[in-house]
Amino acid sequence: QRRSGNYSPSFWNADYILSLNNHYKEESRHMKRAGELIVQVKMVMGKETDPVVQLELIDDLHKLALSHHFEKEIKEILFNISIYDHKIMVERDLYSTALAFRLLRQYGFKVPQEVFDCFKNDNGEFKRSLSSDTKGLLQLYEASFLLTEGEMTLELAREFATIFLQEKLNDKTIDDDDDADTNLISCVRHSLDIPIHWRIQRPNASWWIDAYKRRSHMNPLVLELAKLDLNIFQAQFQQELKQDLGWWKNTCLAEKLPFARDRLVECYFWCTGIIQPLQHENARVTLAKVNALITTLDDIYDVYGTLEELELFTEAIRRWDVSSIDHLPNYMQLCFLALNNFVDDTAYDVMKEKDINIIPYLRKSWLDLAETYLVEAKWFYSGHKPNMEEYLNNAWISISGPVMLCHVFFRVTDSITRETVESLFKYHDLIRYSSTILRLADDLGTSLEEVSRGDVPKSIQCYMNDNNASEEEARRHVRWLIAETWKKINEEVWSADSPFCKDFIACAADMGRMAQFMYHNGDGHGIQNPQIHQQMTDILFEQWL
Ligand code: F3P
Ligand code: MN
Ligand code: MN
Ligand code: MN
Ligand code: MN
Repeated sequence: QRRSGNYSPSFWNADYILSLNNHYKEESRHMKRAGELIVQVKMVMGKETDPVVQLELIDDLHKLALSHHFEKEIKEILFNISIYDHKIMVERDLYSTALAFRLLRQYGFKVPQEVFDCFKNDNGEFKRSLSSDTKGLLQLYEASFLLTEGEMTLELAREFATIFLQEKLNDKTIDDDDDADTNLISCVRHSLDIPIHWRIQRPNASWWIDAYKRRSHMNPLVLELAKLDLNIFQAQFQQELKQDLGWWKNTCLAEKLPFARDRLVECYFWCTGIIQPLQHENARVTLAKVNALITTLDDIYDVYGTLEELELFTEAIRRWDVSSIDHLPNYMQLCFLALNNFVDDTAYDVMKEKDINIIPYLRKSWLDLAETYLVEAKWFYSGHKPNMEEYLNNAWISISGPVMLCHVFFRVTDSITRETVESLFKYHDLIRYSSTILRLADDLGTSLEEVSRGDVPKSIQCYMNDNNASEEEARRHVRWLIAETWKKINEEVWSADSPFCKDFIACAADMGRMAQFMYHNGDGHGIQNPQIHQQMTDILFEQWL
């Protein structure tokens, strides 16, 4: 008796997507206009002398997903503020101190949490009088997420700011005048929902463009550039998505394995968040295929396969010998050959580009995934209920974060050394932590459906079993675990001696952010809710005029 995922067919029309012909890609006038706007915005940045206004502009550029054009200018401004302009930190204005603190840390400058000490009273608590300063509280709240383990002042800051911001929202006490100017109410709501530091940049840019438009003091050049940049990226995304769709159709997996989720467009959408630099086209195209294969394999293990079949399949991946798979059922042979072709093609491309044979590494990453899938299948068929620790030790791999990042690594790293590859395959803490966020976010979004269909207990159910807790308590605990894991990711991202290149580190952190985005309103990958459809349409298909 096989289980069923009862998945709906893909929401997206593949033929329509394949027929798209986006003029933002071909016409040079768009690129030329973008270039002009970039120069003008740089001039605005250069002319501005008030550091708080400079910081606000940097913040806007980041939210609008434009910061990549201004890396050098942003770093220069922040460097000057960190070295020469202590005024901002000693002015004792909560708003500007917190804004400076967040942006400086975000860009890797060292600022101690003690800059907030002047806002505390003799008992070490934040001063009650600050609670009337909504803009300051909001910045304090946002700043508090840029912390590492043990930074108690920032912990206190988050608790303090959250309580009063929540109260203001509930009591509707945010000044309307203030709000007309800066959208303060909707910004507070948006931030309490997910703080900026945890938000993935590009897929959220559409929300910020709408907010920016409504602001009374805004720079029309910045707005024009934000929309144009989104359109230019969109044209690039469409080209990449078309390549992936062509490949996916050609594998025939959706047709031959109808029990599995057909989610190629979602699989590609993940990549727009995880791999942000425009030039990493190959990385996005590859990762979308990885995601599609993961989704298919996962449904074989979680939904369709019998335990006996799954043992054989895992053994085939251990041996990885295409000439001895005829004892597998046909659907498994097809999937194995699709996986094998993909690994060979990817390794061939990397060999051409980088002169290194990565077949053994790619195979190992898939085997590690399959082994953890098999562990879960055995738990399911034996009725074993793991405790939280046992579950998470397996689940941060079974969520597929390591496989995803392994492929990303070989595509975004310029000079690959033996040392970095070893760090990668010892599953460096950076990989473990960002995969943990992916797992926990996925469990928050998918586990109710999974358990009711028949699956192993996920983190929420493990916590409930371990502690005799309610579902709500368990969800709170899992959200707390996500926050704890973010502290460790921050440490990895800011560490001076990481073996990885800057782009890869960004991808790893953004994998966690993208997961929080995809699962924020339930299961955005498998179930395809209307919010995710709208957000995907904004980024992939709808022109910004
Ligand atoms: C394996 C899956 C996912 C999670 C991984 C995300 C990707 C490929 C971008 C989508 F396909 O979902 P699922 O909830 O079933 O994973 P799980 O490990 O809980 O079975
Ligand atoms: Mn004003
Ligand atoms: Mn699954
Ligand atoms: Mn699974
Ligand atoms: Mn899941």
